[in-house]
Amino acid sequence: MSTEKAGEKSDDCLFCKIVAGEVPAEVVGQSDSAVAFKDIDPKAPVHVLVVPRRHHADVGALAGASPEVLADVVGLADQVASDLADGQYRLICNVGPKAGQTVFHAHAHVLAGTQLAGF
Ligand code: IU
Repeated sequence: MSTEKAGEKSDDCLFCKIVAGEVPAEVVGQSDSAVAFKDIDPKAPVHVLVVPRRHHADVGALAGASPEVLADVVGLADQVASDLADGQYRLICNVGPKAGQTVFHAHAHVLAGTQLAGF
């Protein structure tokens, strides 16, 4: 059973370790409350993950606890999409295993750099 609390660093969380610099990642942007790094298994020419520095299990939990940080995550995503592509992007947040969430630290996928298929 996990003993993590929202907002506290989780010792067994990959993204907490990336934020702390304990696991390497290709960081492409930062703000006071969020970090952006390249996804290791890109699904588009630009595929970046934007994560809050503090641990929350998913974006729903983040929205409830710190809506200003969620806004900062979106703002950093927008900045990265302009820096690495043409400012046009898709933002995806998977919440829960049924939606495909595999890492339980809130994150937004930024997909850009190509014509994305509709859905
Ligand atoms: P998801 O929404 O929880 O499925 O997204 C997790 C993403 O984290 C997924 O796209 C992985 O490719 C990505 N990722 C990563 O960038 N680095 C890693 O070491 C691991 C997963 I594990």
